[in-house]
Amino acid sequence: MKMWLKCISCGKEYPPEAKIYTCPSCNSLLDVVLDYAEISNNVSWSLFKARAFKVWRYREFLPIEKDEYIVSLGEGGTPLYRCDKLAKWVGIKDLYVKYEGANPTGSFKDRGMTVGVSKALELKAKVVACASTGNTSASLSAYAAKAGLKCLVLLPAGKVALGKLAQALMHGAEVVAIKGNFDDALKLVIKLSMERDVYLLNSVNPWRLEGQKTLAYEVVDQLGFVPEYVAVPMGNCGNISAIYKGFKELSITGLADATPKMIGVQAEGAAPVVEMLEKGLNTLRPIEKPETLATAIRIGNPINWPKAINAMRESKGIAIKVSDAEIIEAQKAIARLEGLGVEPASAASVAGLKKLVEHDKIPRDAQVVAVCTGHLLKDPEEVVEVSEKFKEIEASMDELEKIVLAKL
Ligand code: AN7
Repeated sequence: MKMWLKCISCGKEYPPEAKIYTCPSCNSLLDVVLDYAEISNNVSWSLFKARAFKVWRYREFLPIEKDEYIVSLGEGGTPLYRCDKLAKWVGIKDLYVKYEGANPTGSFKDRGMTVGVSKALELKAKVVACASTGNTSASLSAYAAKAGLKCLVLLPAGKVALGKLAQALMHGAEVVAIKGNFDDALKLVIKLSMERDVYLLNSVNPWRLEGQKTLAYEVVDQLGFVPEYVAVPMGNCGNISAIYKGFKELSITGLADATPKMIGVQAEGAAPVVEMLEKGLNTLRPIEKPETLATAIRIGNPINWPKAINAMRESKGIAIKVSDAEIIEAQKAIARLEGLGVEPASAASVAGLKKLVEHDKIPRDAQVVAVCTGHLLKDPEEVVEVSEKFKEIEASMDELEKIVLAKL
Protein backbone atom coordinates (compact mmCIF):
# COMPACT_ATOMS: atom_id res chain seq x y z
CA MET A 1 0.00 0.00 0.00
CA LYS A 2 1.52 3.31 -1.09
CA MET A 3 1.42 6.03 1.57
CA TRP A 4 3.43 8.97 2.77
CA LEU A 5 3.27 11.98 5.08
CA LYS A 6 2.90 15.48 3.71
CA CYS A 7 3.13 18.84 5.46
CA ILE A 8 -0.08 20.81 5.04
CA SER A 9 1.87 24.10 4.92
CA CYS A 10 5.21 23.67 3.11
CA GLY A 11 4.27 20.51 1.22
CA LYS A 12 7.43 18.58 2.15
CA GLU A 13 6.96 14.82 2.06
CA TYR A 14 8.20 12.16 4.45
CA PRO A 15 8.20 8.35 4.39
CA PRO A 16 5.60 6.53 6.51
CA GLU A 17 8.21 5.03 8.82
CA ALA A 18 9.34 8.50 10.00
CA LYS A 19 8.39 8.74 13.66
CA ILE A 20 7.30 12.37 13.42
CA TYR A 21 4.12 14.17 14.40
CA THR A 22 4.67 17.60 12.86
CA CYS A 23 6.78 18.81 9.93
CA PRO A 24 10.48 18.75 10.91
CA SER A 25 11.06 21.56 8.45
CA CYS A 26 8.33 24.11 9.31
CA ASN A 27 6.61 22.59 12.36
CA SER A 28 3.16 22.58 10.77
CA LEU A 29 0.69 19.68 10.75
CA LEU A 30 1.17 16.54 8.70
CA ASP A 31 -1.38 14.69 6.63
CA VAL A 32 -1.33 11.09 5.44
CA VAL A 33 -1.49 10.83 1.66
CA LEU A 34 -2.60 7.65 -0.10
CA ASP A 35 -2.52 6.64 -3.74
CA TYR A 36 -6.12 7.41 -4.64
CA ALA A 37 -5.72 6.39 -8.29
CA GLU A 38 -4.81 2.91 -7.13
CA ILE A 39 -7.47 2.84 -4.41
CA SER A 40 -10.18 3.86 -6.92
CA ASN A 41 -9.41 0.71 -8.90
CA ASN A 42 -9.77 -1.50 -5.84
CA VAL A 43 -12.85 -0.21 -4.03
CA SER A 44 -16.60 -0.34 -4.48
CA TRP A 45 -19.62 -0.22 -2.20
CA SER A 46 -20.38 -3.84 -3.00
CA LEU A 47 -16.89 -4.86 -1.85
CA PHE A 48 -17.36 -2.98 1.43
CA LYS A 49 -20.90 -4.20 1.99
CA ALA A 50 -19.76 -7.82 1.82
CA ARG A 51 -17.67 -7.22 4.98
CA ALA A 52 -18.64 -6.68 8.64
CA PHE A 53 -19.93 -3.17 9.37
CA LYS A 54 -16.90 -1.94 11.37
CA VAL A 55 -13.95 0.40 10.87
CA TRP A 56 -11.93 -2.25 9.00
CA ARG A 57 -14.69 -2.73 6.41
CA TYR A 58 -12.89 0.11 4.60
CA ARG A 59 -9.48 -1.60 4.73
CA GLU A 60 -8.26 -0.15 1.42
CA PHE A 61 -8.40 3.36 2.92
CA LEU A 62 -6.58 2.45 6.15
CA PRO A 63 -2.81 2.83 6.00
CA ILE A 64 -1.59 -0.19 7.94
CA GLU A 65 0.75 -2.36 5.90
CA LYS A 66 0.07 -5.81 7.28
CA ASP A 67 -3.05 -7.27 8.88
CA GLU A 68 -0.94 -8.90 11.59
CA TYR A 69 -0.34 -5.47 13.15
CA ILE A 70 -4.01 -4.60 13.47
CA VAL A 71 -5.21 -4.04 17.02
CA SER A 72 -9.00 -4.00 17.10
CA LEU A 73 -11.79 -4.12 19.66
CA GLY A 74 -14.49 -4.20 17.00
CA GLU A 75 -14.85 -0.41 16.78
CA GLY A 76 -17.05 1.52 14.37
CA GLY A 77 -20.29 0.34 12.79
CA THR A 78 -22.20 2.64 15.12
CA PRO A 79 -25.94 3.29 14.65
CA LEU A 80 -27.20 6.20 12.60
CA TYR A 81 -30.61 7.02 14.03
CA ARG A 82 -33.25 8.95 12.15
CA CYS A 83 -34.54 11.31 14.84
CA ASP A 84 -37.85 12.85 13.84
CA LYS A 85 -38.82 14.17 17.26
CA LEU A 86 -35.40 15.72 17.77
CA ALA A 87 -35.55 17.16 14.25
CA LYS A 88 -38.75 18.94 15.19
CA TRP A 89 -37.15 20.24 18.37
CA VAL A 90 -34.17 21.54 16.37
CA GLY A 91 -36.46 22.95 13.67
CA ILE A 92 -35.28 20.99 10.62
CA LYS A 93 -36.79 18.36 8.36
CA ASP A 94 -34.30 15.48 8.36
CA LEU A 95 -32.00 14.86 11.28
CA TYR A 96 -29.86 11.80 11.90
CA VAL A 97 -27.68 11.15 14.93
CA LYS A 98 -24.46 9.19 14.46
CA TYR A 99 -24.19 7.58 17.87
CA GLU A 100 -20.51 7.22 18.67
CA GLY A 101 -21.22 6.20 22.26
CA ALA A 102 -21.74 2.71 20.83
CA ASN A 103 -18.00 2.25 20.29
CA PRO A 104 -16.13 -0.23 22.56
CA THR A 105 -14.91 2.41 25.04
CA GLY A 106 -17.90 4.68 24.49
CA SER A 107 -16.50 7.33 22.16
CA PHE A 108 -15.34 8.01 18.58
CA LYS A 109 -11.72 7.90 19.75
CA ASP A 110 -11.73 4.13 19.24
CA ARG A 111 -11.86 4.60 15.47
CA GLY A 112 -8.59 6.50 15.69
CA MET A 113 -6.92 4.26 18.22
CA THR A 114 -7.39 1.05 16.24
CA VAL A 115 -5.28 2.61 13.47
CA GLY A 116 -2.97 4.65 15.74
CA VAL A 117 -2.07 1.76 18.03
CA SER A 118 -1.63 -0.57 15.04
CA LYS A 119 0.80 2.01 13.64
CA ALA A 120 2.58 2.08 17.01
CA LEU A 121 3.14 -1.68 16.68
CA GLU A 122 4.26 -1.29 13.08
CA LEU A 123 6.80 1.31 14.23
CA LYS A 124 7.94 -1.03 17.04
CA ALA A 125 6.94 1.39 19.82
CA LYS A 126 6.93 0.03 23.37
CA VAL A 127 5.28 2.91 25.20
CA VAL A 128 2.32 5.00 24.02
CA ALA A 129 1.17 8.25 25.59
CA CYS A 130 -1.40 11.03 25.35
CA ALA A 131 -2.70 14.11 27.05
CA SER A 132 -6.44 13.98 27.39
CA THR A 133 -9.63 15.62 28.52
CA GLY A 134 -10.71 12.03 29.18
CA ASN A 135 -11.93 10.04 26.20
CA THR A 136 -8.59 9.79 24.44
CA SER A 137 -7.05 8.37 27.62
CA ALA A 138 -9.92 5.89 28.08
CA SER A 139 -9.57 4.68 24.51
CA LEU A 140 -5.78 4.61 24.34
CA SER A 141 -5.48 2.73 27.61
CA ALA A 142 -7.86 0.03 26.33
CA TYR A 143 -6.10 -0.38 22.97
CA ALA A 144 -2.66 -0.31 24.62
CA ALA A 145 -3.84 -3.08 26.95
CA LYS A 146 -5.04 -5.14 23.99
CA ALA A 147 -1.74 -4.54 22.16
CA GLY A 148 0.46 -5.23 25.20
CA LEU A 149 1.97 -1.75 25.18
CA LYS A 150 2.74 0.42 28.17
CA CYS A 151 0.53 3.48 28.36
CA LEU A 152 0.99 6.88 29.97
CA VAL A 153 -1.85 9.39 30.18
CA LEU A 154 -1.62 13.01 31.33
CA LEU A 155 -4.89 14.51 32.52
CA PRO A 156 -5.85 18.03 33.63
CA ALA A 157 -6.22 17.66 37.41
CA GLY A 158 -9.82 17.63 38.62
CA LYS A 159 -11.31 18.18 35.16
CA VAL A 160 -11.77 14.68 33.79
CA ALA A 161 -15.21 13.05 33.98
CA LEU A 162 -15.40 10.10 36.33
CA GLY A 163 -16.33 7.44 33.77
CA LYS A 164 -13.30 8.25 31.63
CA LEU A 165 -10.93 8.25 34.58
CA ALA A 166 -12.37 4.90 35.68
CA GLN A 167 -11.57 3.42 32.27
CA ALA A 168 -7.95 4.63 32.17
CA LEU A 169 -7.39 3.33 35.70
CA MET A 170 -8.98 -0.07 35.09
CA HIS A 171 -7.15 -0.69 31.81
CA GLY A 172 -3.88 -0.25 33.66
CA ALA A 173 -2.54 2.99 32.23
CA GLU A 174 -0.06 5.05 34.19
CA VAL A 175 -2.36 7.94 35.07
CA VAL A 176 -0.87 11.32 35.96
CA ALA A 177 -2.84 14.46 36.79
CA ILE A 178 -1.22 17.70 35.65
CA LYS A 179 -1.69 20.90 37.61
CA GLY A 180 -2.94 22.86 34.64
CA ASN A 181 -5.40 22.43 31.78
CA PHE A 182 -5.43 20.11 28.75
CA ASP A 183 -3.32 22.51 26.71
CA ASP A 184 -0.56 22.40 29.35
CA ALA A 185 -0.71 18.60 29.43
CA LEU A 186 -0.53 18.37 25.63
CA LYS A 187 2.51 20.63 25.45
CA LEU A 188 4.26 18.45 28.01
CA VAL A 189 3.48 15.13 26.33
CA ILE A 190 4.58 16.46 22.92
CA LYS A 191 7.92 17.45 24.47
CA LEU A 192 8.18 14.01 26.05
CA SER A 193 7.52 12.26 22.73
CA MET A 194 10.23 14.33 21.01
CA GLU A 195 12.84 13.65 23.68
CA ARG A 196 12.09 10.04 24.65
CA ASP A 197 11.10 6.83 22.95
CA VAL A 198 7.41 7.36 23.65
CA TYR A 199 4.84 7.17 20.85
CA LEU A 200 2.34 10.03 20.90
CA LEU A 201 -1.31 9.25 20.19
CA ASN A 202 -3.02 12.59 20.43
CA SER A 203 -4.84 13.72 17.30
CA VAL A 204 -1.77 15.65 16.14
CA ASN A 205 -0.67 12.15 15.12
CA PRO A 206 -1.96 11.97 11.53
CA TRP A 207 -2.24 8.15 11.53
CA ARG A 208 -4.84 8.27 14.28
CA LEU A 209 -7.02 10.59 12.22
CA GLU A 210 -6.98 8.02 9.41
CA GLY A 211 -9.15 5.81 11.60
CA GLN A 212 -11.52 8.62 12.50
CA LYS A 213 -12.26 9.42 8.86
CA THR A 214 -14.21 6.13 8.63
CA LEU A 215 -17.20 7.87 10.24
CA ALA A 216 -17.77 9.60 6.90
CA TYR A 217 -17.72 6.33 4.98
CA GLU A 218 -20.21 4.82 7.40
CA VAL A 219 -22.64 7.72 7.11
CA VAL A 220 -22.78 7.41 3.31
CA ASP A 221 -22.87 3.61 3.61
CA GLN A 222 -25.87 3.87 5.99
CA LEU A 223 -27.80 6.66 4.26
CA GLY A 224 -27.06 5.73 0.68
CA PHE A 225 -26.42 9.42 -0.04
CA VAL A 226 -24.25 12.31 1.14
CA PRO A 227 -26.05 14.54 3.67
CA GLU A 228 -26.07 18.29 3.11
CA TYR A 229 -24.64 19.09 6.52
CA VAL A 230 -22.61 17.24 9.15
CA ALA A 231 -22.34 18.82 12.61
CA VAL A 232 -19.40 17.93 14.84
CA PRO A 233 -18.34 19.18 18.28
CA MET A 234 -14.82 20.61 18.25
CA GLY A 235 -12.18 20.36 20.96
CA ASN A 236 -8.69 19.73 19.65
CA CYS A 237 -10.30 19.75 16.18
CA GLY A 238 -9.01 16.41 14.95
CA ASN A 239 -12.38 14.80 14.43
CA ILE A 240 -14.00 17.37 12.17
CA SER A 241 -10.81 17.38 10.06
CA ALA A 242 -10.78 13.58 9.81
CA ILE A 243 -14.48 13.31 8.97
CA TYR A 244 -14.18 15.90 6.22
CA LYS A 245 -11.17 14.04 4.82
CA GLY A 246 -13.24 10.86 4.73
CA PHE A 247 -15.98 12.53 2.70
CA LYS A 248 -13.41 13.99 0.32
CA GLU A 249 -11.83 10.58 -0.22
CA LEU A 250 -15.20 9.09 -1.16
CA SER A 251 -15.59 11.82 -3.72
CA ILE A 252 -12.01 11.50 -5.07
CA THR A 253 -12.39 7.75 -5.54
CA GLY A 254 -15.81 7.96 -7.16
CA LEU A 255 -17.77 6.48 -4.25
CA ALA A 256 -19.76 9.67 -3.69
CA ASP A 257 -20.72 12.61 -5.83
CA ALA A 258 -20.60 15.42 -3.27
CA THR A 259 -19.21 16.46 0.10
CA PRO A 260 -21.28 17.88 2.96
CA LYS A 261 -20.95 21.29 4.52
CA MET A 262 -19.10 20.85 7.80
CA ILE A 263 -20.54 22.52 10.90
CA GLY A 264 -18.10 22.86 13.80
CA VAL A 265 -19.49 23.55 17.27
CA GLN A 266 -17.54 24.76 20.30
CA ALA A 267 -18.54 25.63 23.85
CA GLU A 268 -18.71 29.37 24.51
CA GLY A 269 -15.90 29.33 27.06
CA ALA A 270 -13.58 27.42 24.73
CA ALA A 271 -14.33 28.70 21.24
CA PRO A 272 -11.13 30.06 19.65
CA VAL A 273 -11.84 28.42 16.27
CA VAL A 274 -15.34 29.88 16.09
CA GLU A 275 -13.85 33.29 16.89
CA MET A 276 -11.31 32.87 14.08
CA LEU A 277 -13.99 32.21 11.49
CA GLU A 278 -16.40 34.84 12.79
CA LYS A 279 -13.74 37.55 12.79
CA GLY A 280 -11.95 36.34 9.66
CA LEU A 281 -8.62 35.99 11.50
CA ASN A 282 -5.64 34.28 9.87
CA THR A 283 -4.35 32.64 12.98
CA LEU A 284 -5.70 31.25 16.19
CA ARG A 285 -5.89 33.34 19.33
CA PRO A 286 -5.69 30.72 22.10
CA ILE A 287 -7.99 31.02 25.11
CA GLU A 288 -5.81 31.13 28.23
CA LYS A 289 -8.38 29.74 30.64
CA PRO A 290 -10.95 27.68 28.74
CA GLU A 291 -14.08 26.87 30.75
CA THR A 292 -17.14 24.74 30.06
CA LEU A 293 -19.11 22.00 31.75
CA ALA A 294 -18.45 19.94 28.62
CA THR A 295 -15.01 18.99 29.94
CA ALA A 296 -14.24 16.87 26.84
CA ILE A 297 -13.96 20.05 24.77
CA ARG A 298 -12.48 22.30 27.44
CA ILE A 299 -9.55 23.16 25.14
CA GLY A 300 -8.19 26.68 24.57
CA ASN A 301 -5.43 26.01 22.03
CA PRO A 302 -6.62 23.31 19.64
CA ILE A 303 -3.66 21.91 17.77
CA ASN A 304 -5.56 20.88 14.63
CA TRP A 305 -7.14 24.28 14.03
CA PRO A 306 -5.62 24.72 10.54
CA LYS A 307 -7.18 21.47 9.34
CA ALA A 308 -10.56 22.29 10.93
CA ILE A 309 -10.63 25.80 9.48
CA ASN A 310 -9.86 24.34 6.08
CA ALA A 311 -12.66 21.78 6.43
CA MET A 312 -15.21 24.49 7.23
CA ARG A 313 -13.99 27.05 4.68
CA GLU A 314 -13.54 24.58 1.82
CA SER A 315 -16.91 22.89 2.40
CA LYS A 316 -18.68 26.24 2.80
CA GLY A 317 -19.59 25.17 6.29
CA ILE A 318 -20.21 27.13 9.48
CA ALA A 319 -18.75 27.43 12.96
CA ILE A 320 -20.94 28.21 15.97
CA LYS A 321 -20.55 28.38 19.72
CA VAL A 322 -23.11 27.33 22.30
CA SER A 323 -23.51 28.05 26.00
CA ASP A 324 -23.39 25.40 28.71
CA ALA A 325 -27.12 25.94 29.27
CA GLU A 326 -27.80 25.24 25.58
CA ILE A 327 -25.65 22.11 25.77
CA ILE A 328 -27.59 20.79 28.77
CA GLU A 329 -30.90 21.54 27.09
CA ALA A 330 -29.82 19.63 23.97
CA GLN A 331 -28.45 16.74 26.04
CA LYS A 332 -31.85 16.39 27.72
CA ALA A 333 -33.74 16.65 24.42
CA ILE A 334 -31.61 13.89 22.84
CA ALA A 335 -32.12 11.66 25.87
CA ARG A 336 -35.83 12.35 26.40
CA LEU A 337 -37.07 12.54 22.82
CA GLU A 338 -34.94 9.82 21.28
CA GLY A 339 -33.73 7.58 24.09
CA LEU A 340 -30.09 8.35 23.29
CA GLY A 341 -27.70 9.04 26.16
CA VAL A 342 -24.83 11.32 25.23
CA GLU A 343 -22.24 13.25 27.20
CA PRO A 344 -22.33 17.09 27.20
CA ALA A 345 -19.68 17.64 24.50
CA SER A 346 -21.65 15.35 22.20
CA ALA A 347 -24.82 17.34 22.71
CA ALA A 348 -23.01 20.46 21.49
CA SER A 349 -23.52 19.35 17.88
CA VAL A 350 -27.30 19.30 18.32
CA ALA A 351 -27.30 22.52 20.38
CA GLY A 352 -25.33 24.19 17.58
CA LEU A 353 -27.82 23.06 14.96
CA LYS A 354 -30.76 24.45 16.91
CA LYS A 355 -29.02 27.79 17.21
CA LEU A 356 -28.14 27.88 13.51
CA VAL A 357 -31.76 27.22 12.57
CA GLU A 358 -32.94 29.94 14.95
CA HIS A 359 -30.51 32.38 13.31
CA ASP A 360 -31.56 31.26 9.80
CA LYS A 361 -28.03 30.06 9.03
CA ILE A 362 -29.22 26.68 7.75
CA PRO A 363 -32.46 26.01 5.86
CA ARG A 364 -35.32 24.26 7.63
CA ASP A 365 -35.57 21.63 4.89
CA ALA A 366 -31.92 20.62 5.35
CA GLN A 367 -30.73 17.02 5.64
CA VAL A 368 -28.36 16.92 8.57
CA VAL A 369 -26.23 14.40 10.43
CA ALA A 370 -25.26 15.33 13.98
CA VAL A 371 -22.28 13.44 15.35
CA CYS A 372 -22.79 12.60 19.01
CA THR A 373 -19.28 11.71 20.05
CA GLY A 374 -19.47 10.09 23.50
CA HIS A 375 -21.74 8.09 25.81
CA LEU A 376 -23.87 9.53 28.61
CA LEU A 377 -22.22 7.31 31.24
CA LYS A 378 -18.86 8.97 30.67
CA ASP A 379 -19.91 11.84 32.92
CA PRO A 380 -22.44 10.65 35.51
CA GLU A 381 -21.64 13.51 37.88
CA GLU A 382 -22.75 16.11 35.35
CA VAL A 383 -26.02 14.20 34.88
CA VAL A 384 -26.83 14.26 38.58
CA GLU A 385 -25.93 17.94 38.73
CA VAL A 386 -28.22 19.02 35.88
CA SER A 387 -31.12 16.66 36.56
CA GLU A 388 -34.20 17.40 38.67
CA LYS A 389 -33.69 16.52 42.31
CA PHE A 390 -35.47 13.32 43.33
CA LYS A 391 -37.14 12.58 46.65
CA GLU A 392 -36.40 9.91 49.20
CA ILE A 393 -39.55 8.58 50.90
CA GLU A 394 -40.73 5.91 53.32
CA ALA A 395 -41.65 2.63 51.66
CA SER A 396 -45.35 3.32 52.03
CA MET A 397 -48.11 3.53 49.42
CA ASP A 398 -49.51 6.62 51.11
CA GLU A 399 -46.34 8.59 50.67
CA LEU A 400 -45.85 7.31 47.17
CA GLU A 401 -49.31 8.51 46.21
CA LYS A 402 -48.97 11.84 47.92
CA ILE A 403 -45.57 12.73 46.59
CA VAL A 404 -45.10 10.94 43.31
CA LEU A 405 -48.20 9.53 41.67
CA ALA A 406 -49.99 12.84 41.72
CA LYS A 407 -47.34 14.15 39.34
CA LEU A 408 -47.60 11.41 36.69
C1 AN7 B 1 -16.93 13.37 23.57
O1 AN7 B 1 -10.13 13.01 25.04
O2 AN7 B 1 -9.69 15.92 23.28
O3 AN7 B 1 -12.13 18.09 18.18
O4 AN7 B 1 -8.43 14.37 25.05
O5 AN7 B 1 -14.17 13.52 24.04
O6 AN7 B 1 -11.26 15.81 17.74
O7 AN7 B 1 -10.68 16.98 19.85
C2 AN7 B 1 -11.68 14.71 23.51
C3 AN7 B 1 -12.41 15.36 22.58
C4 AN7 B 1 -15.76 15.82 21.11
C5 AN7 B 1 -13.63 16.83 20.47
N1 AN7 B 1 -16.53 15.02 21.83
O8 AN7 B 1 -12.97 16.15 19.43
C6 AN7 B 1 -9.58 14.04 24.66
C7 AN7 B 1 -10.29 14.97 23.76
C8 AN7 B 1 -16.01 14.25 22.81
C9 AN7 B 1 -14.65 14.30 23.07
C10 AN7 B 1 -14.41 15.91 21.33
C11 AN7 B 1 -13.83 15.17 22.33
P1 AN7 B 1 -11.69 16.77 18.76
